Amino acid sequence: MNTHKWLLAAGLMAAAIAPGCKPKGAQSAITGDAASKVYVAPGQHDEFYNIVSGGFNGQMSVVGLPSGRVFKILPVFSVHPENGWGFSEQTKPMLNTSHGFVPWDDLHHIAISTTNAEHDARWAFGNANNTPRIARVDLTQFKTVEIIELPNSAGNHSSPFLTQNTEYVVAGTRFSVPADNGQDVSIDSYKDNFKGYISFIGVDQQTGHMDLSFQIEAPPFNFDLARAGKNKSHGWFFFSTYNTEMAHTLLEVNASQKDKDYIMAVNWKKAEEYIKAGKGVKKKVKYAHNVWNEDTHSATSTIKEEVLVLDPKELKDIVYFIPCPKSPHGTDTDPTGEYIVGSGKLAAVIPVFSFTKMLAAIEKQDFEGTLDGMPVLKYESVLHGEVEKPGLGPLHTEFDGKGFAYTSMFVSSEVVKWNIETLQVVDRVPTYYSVGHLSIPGGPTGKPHGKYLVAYNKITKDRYLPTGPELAHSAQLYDISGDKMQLLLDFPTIGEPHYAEAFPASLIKDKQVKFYPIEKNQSPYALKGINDARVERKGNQVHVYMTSIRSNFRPDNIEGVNVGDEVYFHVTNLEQDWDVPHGFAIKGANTAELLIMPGETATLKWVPDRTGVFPFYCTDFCSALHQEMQGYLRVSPK
Ligand code: CUK
Ligand code: CUA
Repeated sequence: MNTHKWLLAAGLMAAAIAPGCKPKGAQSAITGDAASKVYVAPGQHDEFYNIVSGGFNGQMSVVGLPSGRVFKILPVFSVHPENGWGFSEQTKPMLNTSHGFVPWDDLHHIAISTTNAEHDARWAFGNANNTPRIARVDLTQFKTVEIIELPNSAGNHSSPFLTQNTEYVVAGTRFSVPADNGQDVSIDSYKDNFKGYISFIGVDQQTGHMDLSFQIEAPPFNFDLARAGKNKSHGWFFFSTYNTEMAHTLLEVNASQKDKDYIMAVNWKKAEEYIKAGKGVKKKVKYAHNVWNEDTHSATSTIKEEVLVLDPKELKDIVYFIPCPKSPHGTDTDPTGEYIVGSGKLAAVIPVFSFTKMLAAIEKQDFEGTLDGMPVLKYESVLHGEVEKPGLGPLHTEFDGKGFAYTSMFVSSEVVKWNIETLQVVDRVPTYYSVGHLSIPGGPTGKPHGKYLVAYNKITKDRYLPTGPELAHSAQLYDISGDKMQLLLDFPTIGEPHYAEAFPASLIKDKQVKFYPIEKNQSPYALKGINDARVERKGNQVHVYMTSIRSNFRPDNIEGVNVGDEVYFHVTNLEQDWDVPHGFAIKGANTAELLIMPGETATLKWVPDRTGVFPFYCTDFCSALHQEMQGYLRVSPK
């Protein structure tokens, strides 16, 4: 959000309300029985899970709706000392990339898996913007179980987006880049050497495993966001693009000279056929693919070196361009799949395109020209209509399943509700302030649950008790069950929320893994009982095979370790009960703790640099004797 162009957006619109200003007519007081609508009584559960991106914290957070309560920070792309994510030997490979270990990223968008365009909530996907990756989270464990890096990409903003049966996770590169083979080219050879790649990552329906199926080589635009077609438009994908001037510097207004950019429509079913027919060209690349093994409770990372690329200049019927007012940010498809909503964040209209009209125009070859050899459709012949004067800075649109769309207005800080058929604005409410994404439970699917809407705001200002220069970001919950939207609740978020998805808790709450059966633990370091605890030396490595069970560690006195040895603490939590993790932390170790789930084995590596006796203890209050759960490691001279 806080890119140059946003500032530009605010600046260009002289009449615009600057981001952060209170919209006119703002009521800061909420009315009616808002409190009772968000009150979830003690011991009761929320109706919806809301999986929220953490932006620059690299993680997802798990929030209940309507209460706004945070249940968990779910580590994805950033190390998480709290549970050893990225610190334990088993989890380190998950953060491996072709550049080596990358301990952080910037997660913008969430996608919850669907079947027949409805949430099934098997998995949550998230994107890493910086070092381009897609993660898959298993929602029976709330655990990141797979991360795949994307070659030929940079600034993986336009992802992850799912086809309606989760056949593919789709990603478009934000930065066009030279093909990913390390070529050293001048930046001003942009138009010749840079390309915008779109990635299609196949998802195995049984295991969920991802596989980079193919890429489409597109012109060097910047890809912003996308949506799959669904229901009647299943088989298509719609990407918003900007910088279709193909400028390599966005200083000045190079990238916003034209009054229209494009939505790139991709016939992915056709692309899939071409791949099956052997039309993909093998290209040398390098990317990491990291998979969590459920049996051994550990990740492995593999570097892969090839990708199949389709060239739409040759294969003329897979890519079409639809002109769209300046710098579209979001592209959203309505629940029926008929309407494609563009945004045009530098424009004051919301263009709504018709899938039926698009197909008819393609059929008649009714093109206004070509772009890099690919057909450009005529704006008027694909347009269903424009929502006029919706507000300023339209970004993202969600749907309620009752014929209405809700668009966030970044510059004028409001949510605008409009009728998809008639394009009439029927309601608007202020947000505090400068709203980015919106989330309605099921909102991007074919079956929205149009009860609540959450606005994720970019600027917080005065909404909470101030906390110095950095303020918590704010989310706001609205009741959208009636004709008029009603603000119910403000709640702070973890990191910077970009996109989020919400789904009925009933989909997964009875499917949660409570513990891991110890007899199925196939970690090579697992212990099946306390009698197996031991210490083994192998050269300069010392392997401590340790058990934890209420309320002791075995062994608890460890000697025979020397300065400079590599000490591996393989800790198995023998508990077979829900909600009994044990922690493991040792004085002076330059790493994090471990938090070991019942039935799981995790390994902490430490190379002591001095002699002495170092206490270790359990960090998670686990029983009345938790404080007694401790031990000593003696380190002797080399
Ligand atoms: S977003 Cu990533 S810059 Cu509108 Cu999806 Cu915030
Ligand atoms: Cu184990 Cu506290």
